[in-house]
Amino acid sequence: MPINADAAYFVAKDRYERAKMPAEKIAALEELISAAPTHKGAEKMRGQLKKKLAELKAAQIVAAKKRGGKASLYAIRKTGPAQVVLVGYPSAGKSSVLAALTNARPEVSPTPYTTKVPQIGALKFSEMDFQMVELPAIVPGTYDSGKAGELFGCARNAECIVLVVDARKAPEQFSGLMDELRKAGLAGKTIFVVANKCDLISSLHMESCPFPVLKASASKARGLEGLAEMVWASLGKIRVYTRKGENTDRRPMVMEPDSTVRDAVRMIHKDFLETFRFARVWRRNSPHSGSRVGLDFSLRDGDVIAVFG
Ligand SMILES: Nc1nc2c(ncn2[C@@H]2O[C@H](COP(=O)(O)OP(=O)(O)OP(=O)(O)O)[C@@H](O)[C@H]2O)c(=O)[nH]1
Ligand SMILES: [Mg+2]
Repeated sequence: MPINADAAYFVAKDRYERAKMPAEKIAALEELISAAPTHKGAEKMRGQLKKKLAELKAAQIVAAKKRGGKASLYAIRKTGPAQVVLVGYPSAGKSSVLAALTNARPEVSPTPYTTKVPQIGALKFSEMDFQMVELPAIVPGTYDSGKAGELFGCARNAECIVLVVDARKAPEQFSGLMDELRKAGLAGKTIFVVANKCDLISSLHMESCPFPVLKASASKARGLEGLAEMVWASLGKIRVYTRKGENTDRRPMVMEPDSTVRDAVRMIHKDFLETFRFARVWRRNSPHSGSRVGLDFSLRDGDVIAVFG
C-alpha cells in the first residue's frame, strides 16, 4: 500500500536524516512521528519509527550516565500544539486522569507521592496530539521548599494547567494549589479544574471557582470528555488541512487565527513560496468553496487548502 504522506512529513524526514547529534536526532524523530500518516497502511512504518526513538533515547541515557551527568527528567521536550500539566495534591488522582485520557500507564496507587518524576502521555483531539504531563504532587509549602524550581518550570512552559483536586476536599485543595501557583507567578495561566472522585460525594462545592470545573471520576473514566476540547478552545488557534489531489490530510496544521495562505504555504515548505501560482481553499457553507485564491487570502478554522506551483 502506498504511504500517503504530506509535506510536513517530508520536511521532518529531511531534518531527521540530516541530524547529527543524538538530541537533534531524537527531536527530529519525534517530529517525524507526529507528522507521519495515521492510516492503517502506515502502521508498520510508525511502529518502526517509534522503536528507533526508544533506542535513541535509551542510548542517550547510557551516554549521559557514562559522562557522569544526570539527564534532568524535568527537561521535557514539548511536542504537539499544546502541553497540559496536571497539578495536584498527593493521591488526588493525577495518574488516574492521565491514564484515563492518554496512552500513558503511570502507576496508580493509594500511597501518596507515588509519582516521583513527570509522566507523559498523548491526549488526542481532532487528530492532534496534545502533550499531557503529570507532575509530582504539590502541597502548600512546595514552592517555599526551594526544591521545586524544575516542577514549577514545567508548569510555566505549559499552555494549560489542570488542577486535579479530590472532590471531597475540593475548595481547600483548590485554594492551596492556587497559593502555590501565585507564589510561582503562574496564577495568570489558563487553568482548568478537575474535581476528581465525584463518585464519593453527593454534592460538590466549587460554585465560587473562577475557572471551568469538570466533575469527574477518573478511575471510572467519567466526566473528563470535555477536557481536550477545552484545551483546544483555550489555544485560540485554527486548523487548516492540506489536500493533495484527492487526499486531504486528516491531521491539521495548527495556525494562528489571523493566518493567510502565505503562512500556510510557508508552513508546508518554505521553498513553495517561490513557485507558488495559486491555492484553492475549500470551506464549509461558503459559496466560494474551492475557488482559486492568492497569498493574502485569510484562512479560517476547518479550511482545506491545496497549493499549486
Ligand atoms: N473512588 C475513586 N478513587 C479514585 C479515583 N481516581 C483515583 N482514585 C484512587 O485514588 C488513589 C490515588 O490515585 P492516583 O491516580 O495514583 O493519584 P495521584 O494524584 O497520581 O497520586 P500521587 O502520584 O501519589 O501524587 C488510587 O487508589 C486510585 O485508585 C476516582 O475517581 N474515584
Ligand atoms: Mg500519580
